[in-house]
Amino acid sequence: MKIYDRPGFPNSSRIRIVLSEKGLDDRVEFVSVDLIGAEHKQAPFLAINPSGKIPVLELDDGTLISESTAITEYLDHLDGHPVLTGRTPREKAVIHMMQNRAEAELMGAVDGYFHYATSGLGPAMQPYVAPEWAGRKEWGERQRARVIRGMNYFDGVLKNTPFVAGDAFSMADITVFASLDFAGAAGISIPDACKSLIAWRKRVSNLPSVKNRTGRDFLPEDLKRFGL
Ligand SMILES: N[C@@H](CCC(=O)N[C@@H](CS)C(=O)NCC(=O)O)C(=O)O
Repeated sequence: MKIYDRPGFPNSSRIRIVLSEKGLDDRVEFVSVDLIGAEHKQAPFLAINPSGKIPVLELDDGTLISESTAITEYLDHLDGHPVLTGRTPREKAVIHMMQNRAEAELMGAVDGYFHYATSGLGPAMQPYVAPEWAGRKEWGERQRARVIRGMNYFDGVLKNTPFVAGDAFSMADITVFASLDFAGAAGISIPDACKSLIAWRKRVSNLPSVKNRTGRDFLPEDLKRFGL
């Protein structure tokens, strides 16, 4: 199997945590896609994923699977013992519901803030983001408020359950965790009052699959291009 992604980027992290959780790191060849150089918006990559996004999983028979949830479902079911996407109808439904909330209220909102209120991935990507319009930055700033609302929402959830979708670590936790890393990198911190979310994040960051995942940091060349 091949994974097209880039170390350090949030949706790459989601899949790398899944690979580590499922013990599949050695079965995968990583193909690095230069997001800052807008490689993912050029014809060769668009033939792999018409949405122009990473990550993408390529199976040995050539099947291409994009969307982190779809990739997670595939990897989680490979050994016949899914642990991240639910086993019973109830578990599956709750995990997918919370996963979607994390995607919309955190990951999507941080993405909006990062690409519209800041210089985002830089000059090569600007033509692919959106044209300039008078309220562009204001719209981006509103996404920051959405992120904070999302953080407060998940803080409330985690006051009552050890993990985002109940008693077990799942795909929904991975999405919330990667979104919080993305928020931090974009300059949005978790409010101090969100004590349950902060404690959960610390606990999750110490799970072996999260701590020991391959490629958790940005490549040195990307850090340099971000000016870090
Ligand atoms: N819905 C997609 C989102 C993937 C996504 O937004 N990936 C980011 C990298 S973390 C990306 O490719 N961003 C570049 C862009 O949007 O141009 C998924 O779940 O995999």
